[in-house]
Parts: sequence; C-alpha cells; structure tokens
Amino acid sequence: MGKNIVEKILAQHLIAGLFAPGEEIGISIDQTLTQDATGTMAYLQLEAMGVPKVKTDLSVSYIDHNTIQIGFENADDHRYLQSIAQKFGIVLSRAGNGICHQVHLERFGRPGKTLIGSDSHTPTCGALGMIAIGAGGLDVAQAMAGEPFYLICPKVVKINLSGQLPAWVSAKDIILKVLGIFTTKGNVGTIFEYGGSGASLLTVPERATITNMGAECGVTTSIFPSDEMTRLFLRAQQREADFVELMPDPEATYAQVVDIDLSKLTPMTAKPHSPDNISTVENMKDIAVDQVCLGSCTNSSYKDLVTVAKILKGKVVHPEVSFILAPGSRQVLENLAHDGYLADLIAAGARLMENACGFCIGNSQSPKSGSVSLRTSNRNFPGRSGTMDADVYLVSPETAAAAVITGHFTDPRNLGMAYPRVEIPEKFLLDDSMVIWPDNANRNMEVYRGPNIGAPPKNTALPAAIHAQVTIKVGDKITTDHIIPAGARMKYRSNIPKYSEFVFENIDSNFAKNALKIKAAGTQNIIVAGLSYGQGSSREHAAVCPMYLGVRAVIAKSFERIHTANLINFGILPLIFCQESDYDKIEQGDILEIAEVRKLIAAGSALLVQNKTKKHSFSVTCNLSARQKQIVLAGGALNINRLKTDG
Ligand code: MIC
Ligand code: SF4
Repeated sequence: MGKNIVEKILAQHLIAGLFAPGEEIGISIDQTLTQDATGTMAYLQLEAMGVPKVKTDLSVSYIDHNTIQIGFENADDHRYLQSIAQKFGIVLSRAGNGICHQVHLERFGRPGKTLIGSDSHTPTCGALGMIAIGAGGLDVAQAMAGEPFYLICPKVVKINLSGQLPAWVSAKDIILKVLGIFTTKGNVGTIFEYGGSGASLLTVPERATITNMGAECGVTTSIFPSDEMTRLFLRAQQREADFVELMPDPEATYAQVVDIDLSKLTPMTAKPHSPDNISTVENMKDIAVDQVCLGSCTNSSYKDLVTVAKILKGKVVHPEVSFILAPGSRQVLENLAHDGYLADLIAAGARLMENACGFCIGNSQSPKSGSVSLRTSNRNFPGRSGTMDADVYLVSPETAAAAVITGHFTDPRNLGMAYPRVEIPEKFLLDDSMVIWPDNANRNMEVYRGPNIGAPPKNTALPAAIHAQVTIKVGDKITTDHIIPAGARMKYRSNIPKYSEFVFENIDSNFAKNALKIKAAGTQNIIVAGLSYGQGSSREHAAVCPMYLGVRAVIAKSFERIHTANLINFGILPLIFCQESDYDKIEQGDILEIAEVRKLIAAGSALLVQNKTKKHSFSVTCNLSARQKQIVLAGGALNINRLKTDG
C-alpha cells in the first residue's frame, strides 16, 4: 500500500509504539526550536537533566517574544538564554533577528526532518515538507536530551487544493476557508496534508501562512509536499543542498479528503473573538477601522510586505487609522530596505516596529477602547491585543492594505487597481550575523541568572484520593490566553510565583487568591470546563501556574493536545466527562471527591466523582498511556528519573 508524506516521515523516525492511528508513538527529533518566553523554563529543565550537550542535529534558541523589555526581567532572561546556548551547543538567534518560525523557515528547516518547538506555531515549517510540531517546554527539553517525542499516531486528512487563486485572494484566505470547515475544535490527533495541482502553485511563504494557522484548528501539524517550489525557495536562501523531494505515493490513502477549489475563494476574515468565526470581507464592508497591524509569524514574509508596499505606493494612511508594520525577520526587513519597498511603506505612514512578535502577543500596540483592529496575525482571542473591548479581525495583507487606504473594511477587489502579483526573489539578500553559533571553547562559561529566574516548582505525587473545591467553572473554547495571559504579564515567565498571580485574571481576578486560600486549608482545587479546553498556545505556564496554586485536576468536555500534554507533565489530571450533561450540574464552590484515584488511574478505569455539595455523582475518564500514567502518579515528569530539579 502506498504511503502519504506524513507516514513516510514518521515511519523513518518511529522509535516507540505501534504505527496505528490513536496509539501513542515515540519519534526521534532532528531539530528543536525554543523562543524566549517559553525557553527559559525549557532550559532550566534541560539543565536539570544532567546532559552535557544537546543530542539533536540542530537546536535553535530564538529571542523574539519579550523584546520590549520594560524592566530588567527580559534582558536578564535573554542573557541567560545566550549563556545556556553556549553551554549546551545550541544556536542562538539574537533579539532583532526575527520571529522564530519565519527565521527557522528561511534558514534552518529541512524537508523530511522532524522539528519540535516550544511554540504552538512550530508547524509553520511544515511548508518545507517537514513534520514540525508545537509542544510544551519540558517535551522540547527532553527531545534536546535525546529522548523521543510522544504523540498520538495521527489520522491524516488530505486537503486537496485545485485551481488557482484569483487576484486579490491569497494564502490567508485559504487557511481561513479551512478554519471555516474544520473550526478550532474537534481536530485533536489529526494532521493536515496538503496536495493537488493548486498546492503546487503556492510558494513556500504562502504555504507557511497555511501551515502556521493550522495550529488554530488544533491539529498536530500541517504539511506540504517538498517539490519544485521548495527547491526554488531553498535555492533563494542558498540552501539548495538541503532539498529533497517528498511526494505522496500515487496510491497513498487518507482518513478523509477535503477538496478546495482556489479559484472559487474570495477575501475572508475571522471575526471577533475566534479564528474560526469566518465571514467574507464583502459582508463586513463599511465597518470603520481604527488600527491595521501587518506582521506576525503568519503573514510577514517578503512577498506579503512587498504586495502591501505596491498597493500603498504613493498613498497615505487614512487619518483615522493607525498603521503598524512588524516584518517577520531581519532578512525580510533588510530585503525590503534593499529593494526600496521599506521607503514606500514608511512614506505611506507605516509605524515601523521591531521584527518580533510585538503586537501579536499584545505586549505593544494595544488598540484604543472599543476599537476595530484588522490584523494579519493568527489569533483574535478576547483581550489578546491588550484591550479587552477591542474587536480584532484577522485578514490577509491585501485586505489589511485596503483598510489602510480607505479607513474601513474594504474588499481589496474593489480598490480599482491592478493586483500586484509578487514573485519571491531568485536570491534573497542573506545576513546571518545575528545568529551566534556555539563554540566548544565556551562550553564551561558560567550561566548568567538574573534575580527573576527560578526553577519550575514541583508537584507532589498524586494522593490516594482527591478532596477538592471547584475554584472556577468556565465554558467552551477556553484558550491558554484565558488561563494565563501573555502581553504585559509575560515578563514574569521565569518567575512562577509572580506569574501565577494572573491565572484566569480576565475571567475571575480573584482566582489566584482563592486558589491559594483553598490550598492553604489543605483542600485541592479543580477547574471545570466545557469543550476544547486549552486551545491556542503551547505555554506550559497554563499548567505550571495552576499547579503552583494547588490545582490537581481539570474536568472538561474535551481538551486540546498541547495543553493536555502540559497538564500531564506537571501532574494535573485531565479528566473528561463521560456524560457532557453532568457539566451543567456543577457550580463554582462545589466540593468534589474522587476516591481511590491513584488505584483507578493506574488501572485505567473510569472514575466516580462525588459532588458532596449537590449530593450527586458522575463519571469521568482519564485516557492515558502507560507512560503518562507513570507521570501523573508521580505528580509530574519533574519527579521522575533524571528530571529531578533539586538533584
Ligand atoms: C502565542 O502566539 O500565543 C505564543 C505567545 O507564541 C505562544 C507561546 C507562549 O505563550 O510563549 C504559542 O503560540 O505557543
Ligand atoms: Fe509570536 Fe504571534 Fe507568532 Fe506567537 S503567533 S510566535 S506571538 S508572532
């Protein structure tokens, strides 16, 4: 039987488990990436593992998230990361070099290889025909230490693209269409494999926009074939030697095939406050726009920004619009400057930001109260922009540019100008001078640690029984941005006691105080949630901080993949309602008891939860592999083997 691309790469990397959809498998990892906001925890955990040097082919540490640096904390963290990189043989991409996913695509990703990264948008590199997966920092640290990465053997869905994109419709509109079909929930354990005649016409940066935002569907990753387009991109990066062709076998099979005719697509948008709240731009017309933000790891390639520069040439931003521009990488910025497009964008009134995450994570450029912000980034969760009552819409660079000119939502097809089709250059201007390669001579240098940095706290072993209070009850699609906000709070990423003060800040500002009170009284905390709990980012702080506050279990209707792995790694039980209707019978403040929890988890049986307050019992399941059971029984991975942080 023929193999699809996913099966081909996974088969070459399989080192544990049976290759059957739904089973846990372990794969070897060729490359890792971290970024600074998740990286400090990952490297503290790597340090605790006692390995002298990373065992991957390539590990890159990026500094791209916390680059605003208000206060000493982030600069200290950057210095820590730089010293750790030298010690462990890791490549460092310095602050100013660009966003991890864009830079990794340009300079390091390789077809046919595996990559895991402590950032949920690591699948961006699937555009190069690699298996690239987002994970928690601890899982990435383990991969750097040479351990397998464990995942559920995926079900592979083929997204068959036919036809050609019409003028003014671009890659963002394709992935928004995909989000409209699959939504942000219910796709755990799936990989999207793109193919078809339409896919072969898309350039690697266009493919990267699509694989990047596959993360919003909650899939394990997305992948494109490695074909002539891949070769051209790698050649333009002077990396043609990294090219290998990777196509599905003609008789390859898939769990499902979804057809999308690109010629039928129109400009799309994701409306507030979820990336799957899809509509056409035409439907939004005339809504006044206050801010347009161009950039993020989704749509800030050279092609994206040159397209906008060409649309805006000779025009000036509408007086009511603030126009923000953050190129994805230093390479993009240097090429824009070299080719004169930066001057056109600045002349059009662009406010040039650092080539870093910036506005996308809400640590700068928060829009005004009650405003409408059009962004080319990938997430529009409530409050993520830093302004709770702002309405953020996700759009293509073309739709963003149209609003810059008109000051309102405008279908770019109605701009009345010829569509500027932009090809990627035959050769990019290359400059890796902000990349520091590890030097063996520096292996013994002292690791720099600022006062803000501390090892992650450890959990206690799972007790024989749980006696807990429901500290919060939340609804469906709770994102990690709800659980532990980023933005202005993110500078405390290396200081768990401080960062924990902000858990559920935007839903219940008393959560942290209440949880600590309950913990001090000797009771545990339980979170009750609806469908798709833990959407969005890979930040393990969404598990570490609740754990620090005494949360022992989350009972939800369903969970997202990366967050489930993070909960398990830090000894929090991810419990699933057997009957979803039992969710309705619980209230915040209820006392829940689970008898013989250790025994039942070890046996893999359903657990009976007694609601002492409501005098009602209900069943939950906890579907764990043997490896995961061992971790939760120990109270988290840090309590197992070599991972002891106090050793
Ligand atoms: C995000 O886009 O939400 C982030 C910030 O990049 C996160 C990582 C983090 O929280 O540090 C992600 O996507 O994993
Ligand atoms: Fe950075 Fe935004 Fe991309 Fe996350 S989604 S890596 S914050 S640019």
